[in-house]
Amino acid sequence: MNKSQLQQHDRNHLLHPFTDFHDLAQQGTRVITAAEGVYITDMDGHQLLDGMSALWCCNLGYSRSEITTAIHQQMQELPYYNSFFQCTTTPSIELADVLTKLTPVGLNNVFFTNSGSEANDTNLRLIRRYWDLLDQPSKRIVIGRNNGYHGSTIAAASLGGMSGMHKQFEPLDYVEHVQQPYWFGEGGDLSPEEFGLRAARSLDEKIQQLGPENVAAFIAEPIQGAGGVIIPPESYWPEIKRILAQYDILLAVDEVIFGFGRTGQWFGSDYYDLQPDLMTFAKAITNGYFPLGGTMVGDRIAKVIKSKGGEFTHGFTYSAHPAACMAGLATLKILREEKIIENVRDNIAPYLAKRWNELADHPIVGEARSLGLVGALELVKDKAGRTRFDDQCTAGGICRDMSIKHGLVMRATGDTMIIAPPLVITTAQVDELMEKAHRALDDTAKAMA
Ligand code: PXG
Repeated sequence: MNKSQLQQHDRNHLLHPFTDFHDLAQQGTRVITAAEGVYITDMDGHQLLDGMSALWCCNLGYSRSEITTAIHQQMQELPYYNSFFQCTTTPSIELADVLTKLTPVGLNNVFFTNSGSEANDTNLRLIRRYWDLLDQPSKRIVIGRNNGYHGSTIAAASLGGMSGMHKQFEPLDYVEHVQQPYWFGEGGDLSPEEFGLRAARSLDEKIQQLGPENVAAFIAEPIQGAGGVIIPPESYWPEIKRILAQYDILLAVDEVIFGFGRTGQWFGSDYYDLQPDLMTFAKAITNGYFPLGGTMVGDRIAKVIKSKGGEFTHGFTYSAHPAACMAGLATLKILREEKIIENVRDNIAPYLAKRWNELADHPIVGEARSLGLVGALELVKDKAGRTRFDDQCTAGGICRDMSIKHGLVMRATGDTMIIAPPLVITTAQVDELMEKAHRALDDTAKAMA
């Protein structure tokens, strides 16, 4: 099929995720046909620097044959077997072993799923099971955050705090939400640190309102990803930890985006010194090459569910798929042997931070923030007042299109521009990214003038 035939069939038959189907039919889709290193290529031969690592997952870029070879070899040897009914496979045991060594202390068990959403559903099941087995059945409510993202199944989307999603289904009635630590958008006249404490204390207020005896767990991303790369003020996480300890509430940290090196540490939990009871992962564990997710289960929970109460009635056909686990093992081997994360921490992240911060001087940028290998730009009409151009987020849409035109995949969440490039990006490629982002901003400023 040629390009227009492909687009026609796409329009006719393929329902894309998170898409306005009517708009997509007007605009047509971009057919991505190849990728190499940190670049993707579309059917017209247009090459783009992938500033988003696909969907925050191809952290090692697109050319790691070690991972594809590992998958291929596993497929030839044992393409699939399950881990139900007292069966298991070698790759799944080996990956579980490696994960318990790499993840924060006290996370010594793993439950594998196919995606981050399923892993967060699994968290919900584990949380409920844990408190039931401890004879504290009133502890039912899980608290998430406004504008958090935890996936798209009913449970995961309920845990998330995306109001646009909640309007399209009935969220679970035992999930509540508290304020997000988004200083630029919600901090008003407070300093970032004052605001960080205030956002954390919205959790305390919610717990008191619900009754601590009814609250089972709190779930959060270390830094919100899909919500707009919301880096919490330094005061935020220590206060959250204090509150959870005070009321004996479990902590589930969703590391689907920040796990496996994005902060320059193995996990966001390492960066913020968190000791999660549950830790969700997906995406970069296989470098995005094969679907795999899961949740690391803390000793406190594992001890109870392993010693009491019989069967845990939960699992997926493809939990611990051997080829997915081989992809995970190959990915983690590269991350370790090539010291990719150390290089992010010591070289690339400081360089990106320095260059990204220069964009704060651009006339339409109200804030440029970065941490590790994520960055965000707040597009504004008036810098001092943090005033947006309009309510329709026109500037974000234009900036994204301009960015693509100049050969850079940069995402827009409303009027917040986001990057999360592969961890293997070089300093020269960071320079290229910056130049393209700058041109996109200039064009956006012109269009919005
Ligand atoms: N938790 C977090 C923190 C995520 O970012 C999920 C769970 C769900 O994972 P699955 O594998 O079920 O998709 C995610 C996924 C975006 C974007 O545009 C972000 C995600 C997925 C698709 C798009 O930022 N995050």
